[in-house]
Amino acid sequence: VAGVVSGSSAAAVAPEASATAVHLVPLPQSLTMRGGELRFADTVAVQVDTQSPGAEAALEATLESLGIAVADAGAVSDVDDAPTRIRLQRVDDPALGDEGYRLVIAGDVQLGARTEAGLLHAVQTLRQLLPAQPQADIRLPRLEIVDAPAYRWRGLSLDVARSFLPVEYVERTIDRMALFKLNRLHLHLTDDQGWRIEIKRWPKLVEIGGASAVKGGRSGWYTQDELRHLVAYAQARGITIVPEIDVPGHVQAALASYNELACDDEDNLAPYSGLEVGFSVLCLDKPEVVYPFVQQVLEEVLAIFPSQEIHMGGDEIKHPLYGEFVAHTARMVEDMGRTAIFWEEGSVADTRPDVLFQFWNDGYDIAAAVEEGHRLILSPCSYFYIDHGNYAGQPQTYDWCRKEGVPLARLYAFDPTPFPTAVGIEAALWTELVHTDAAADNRLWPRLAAAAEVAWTPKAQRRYEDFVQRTGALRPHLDAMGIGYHPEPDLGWQ
Ligand code: TNX
Repeated sequence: VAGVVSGSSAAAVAPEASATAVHLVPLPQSLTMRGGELRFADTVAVQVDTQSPGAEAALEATLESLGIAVADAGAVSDVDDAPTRIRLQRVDDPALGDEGYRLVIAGDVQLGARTEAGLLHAVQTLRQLLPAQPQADIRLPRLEIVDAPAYRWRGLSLDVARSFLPVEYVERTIDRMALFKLNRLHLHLTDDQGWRIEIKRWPKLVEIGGASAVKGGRSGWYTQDELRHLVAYAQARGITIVPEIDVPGHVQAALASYNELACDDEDNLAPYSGLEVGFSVLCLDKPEVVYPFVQQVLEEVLAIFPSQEIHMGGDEIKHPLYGEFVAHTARMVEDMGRTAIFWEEGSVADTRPDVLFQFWNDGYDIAAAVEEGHRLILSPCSYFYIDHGNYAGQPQTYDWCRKEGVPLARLYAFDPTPFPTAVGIEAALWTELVHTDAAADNRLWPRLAAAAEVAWTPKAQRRYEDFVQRTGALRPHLDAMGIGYHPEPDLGWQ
């Protein structure tokens, strides 16, 4: 609706309406309309006084996708018909934190941040303000935005183990995540049904383990070069890829590849394509085999992924030596200079408080770990397991955690504030029942937009009616990116 300033629940929204409506997701911390418009010239001069190649590239790609010519700022003279200027600069304002930014649209456009991550977010905000498609007459409302996230971890977990997702699909998902300022892509690289990361010292992991998949799903694996490419691709867009090697359970693909990783009396060593969980385990009675395996895998994983946090799984396994294994593995990660994440079950082990836990069963008692200072990544399944339906009974979805599925409004209603040590949230797409790019798109969108806002915008500033209005208005942007989103009725997209 023209004239409506969306984002009206933000603390510092000025009442005066602009001729151009503003629809931003996630909702910025403060947005002040200054009245009037900036009309874009056919040529825009991008002025960069900082080393931020990712932000500069993102800005120029955005402008070029709209048919706007980008001039070299150095070549532009200050004459009356000078093109519109967009300036990217580092500003030394501690209030902006590690990811905050300032965006001012007045006679020109100024994007300022302390970090490249902040500048990237500023560019994404500008991208949402701009039209999704080339347009003859581009006008932006004059305004000022000062923005920063509530949580530093705003993630998506993709299960590429049950059913493989090709490199191109992961790239596309990274582009789309960036539009909503999501900054962590957790890749669940190994599970019973498949091993998806090349490990040169253990080549059969992908030769055998990469060839299986859940029934109906896709097999395949990533070379180390492909993963390095994805790491750089994500990094240029402000996203850290967090690898998960799930041990000691969920390892049938590894056992099928190297039988010696199983206990000697183990008679089930075949590749697995079923849906059960919790049946396979590394032979914890053979530490002289299992620990060097984990160590050597980790050495190669860490050489690919610069992420400080490394996910070691640890879910759904009952074994007398489980706690000892988790504690040992956490130390291994720490000795290599990184920080381990485990699924919540790992909190039974004796680990240093810097180890993170990913909370996934709504009812799990995580209080003791919080008490000890462990930080949490919040993925309670009844809100964030988006292998569950967009609506109750959606075909090819699970409903074990919530019969009604996880509709957009449900996800949006999550309140992280009762978790004092939370670093953020992560939506999780498990792929037992998601076997195509189209199905993945349908499960991810628009729900990831809600996840992004839950993690970025403080709960007290969020209102669902306002969110659906803003998100609904971004449909052309999602269309321009080719997203096969669920036709969500709450957004009027059916
Ligand atoms: C639980 S979440 C699992 C996954 C399944 C998922 C299906 C977690 C740590 N374990 O192995 O894929 O449910 O919804």
